[in-house]
Amino acid sequence: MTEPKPLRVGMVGYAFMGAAHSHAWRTAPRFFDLPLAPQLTAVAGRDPERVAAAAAKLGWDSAETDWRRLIDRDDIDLIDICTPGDTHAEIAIAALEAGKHVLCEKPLANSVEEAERMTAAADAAAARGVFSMCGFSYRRTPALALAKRLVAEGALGEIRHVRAQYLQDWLSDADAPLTWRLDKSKSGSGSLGDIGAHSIDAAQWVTGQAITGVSALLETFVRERPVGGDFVGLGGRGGADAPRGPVTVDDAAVFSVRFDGGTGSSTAVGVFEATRFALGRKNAMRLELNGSKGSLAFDVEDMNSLWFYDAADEPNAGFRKIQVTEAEHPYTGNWWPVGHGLGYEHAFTHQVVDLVGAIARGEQPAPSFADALRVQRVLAAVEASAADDSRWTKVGGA
Ligand code: SOE
Repeated sequence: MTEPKPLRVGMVGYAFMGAAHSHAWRTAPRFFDLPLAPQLTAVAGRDPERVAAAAAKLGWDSAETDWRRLIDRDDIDLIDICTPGDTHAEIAIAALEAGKHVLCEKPLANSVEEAERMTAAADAAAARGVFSMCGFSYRRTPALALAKRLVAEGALGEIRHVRAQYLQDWLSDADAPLTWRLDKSKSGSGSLGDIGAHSIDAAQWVTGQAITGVSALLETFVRERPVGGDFVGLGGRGGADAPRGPVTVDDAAVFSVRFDGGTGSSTAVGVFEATRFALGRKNAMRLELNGSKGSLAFDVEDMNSLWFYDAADEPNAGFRKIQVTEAEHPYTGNWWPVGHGLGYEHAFTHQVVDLVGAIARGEQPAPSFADALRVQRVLAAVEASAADDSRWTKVGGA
């Protein structure tokens, strides 16, 4: 058997997402037969000591202190962007113009204008065989991928309701630190873009329907926080005595939506909630669908299960739990024996598997930047509606 050609990766950023992506690049070829062999060629970050330590810990062959060096290097084929949203557009466009494939963390950008420029660059690059993908990783959680399959097979009939919640609680502590995720100039928005974006993408992807309009509320509960530190849970701590700075993003986003019906005859309605103040909910990314023939319910806190109510079952049979660990379920056959289960990091590994496969076949990977732009337009409509007394707001481009 001939050895697969290398795919030499340069990653920008090495914190939470950088660690998840590094693990995925290392692990994917150990469990899946990939048509290209990922190489962890270089990681970039501004601080020389920290980036060198991250390279050693996460398994990268070299470190750079400026992302532009990754783009200049001719031993790098793909740029993996794991930085805050304010840098996505500049890095992605420069990489694509230099002929490098791009994987970019979500949300794609901090504004629709940036996302449009990134999509134009991605489309131009794709015509030259250079591809890009946005990291909506939950698409690759087996149970959510199975939900999409069941909806596409018609198991739910016409979708009527979408209920999407993304609930965390790490900001409930008023002394949790003022990280970049709470600075609008860096993150674009708060709960809305950081976690609500996942729900929007998952809901549109699983149902095959686009959101056309929204009515929204945004709320910031704690308006000042201690400066310094990182994400609580990643070792960061605030402190009641530290100087405080302003929180410039939403703590919670609540919105109702209408979908376009996709290829079906009826349009779905939806209710979304994204918050980092839901005490006791640590990472409850939930999606529930009600259709004319049945319902599905999924929760990342119970990620190896998908709950299915089939109206054709005997009356009141209730929801049945599908344990999504069978070999015929999406992605699971490459892992452990039935019932042994997967975790958060596996979705990132599957993302690498799908990205590498698409690049090797010369096909556009999904979600494309154009798909992510559609999410960005929903985020913008939510912000516009909330700023205007929850007025019904059409999603641009819908
Ligand atoms: C990354 O995909 C991400 O959205 C993070 O940015 C969130 O903070 C995390 O809680 C869920 O995953």
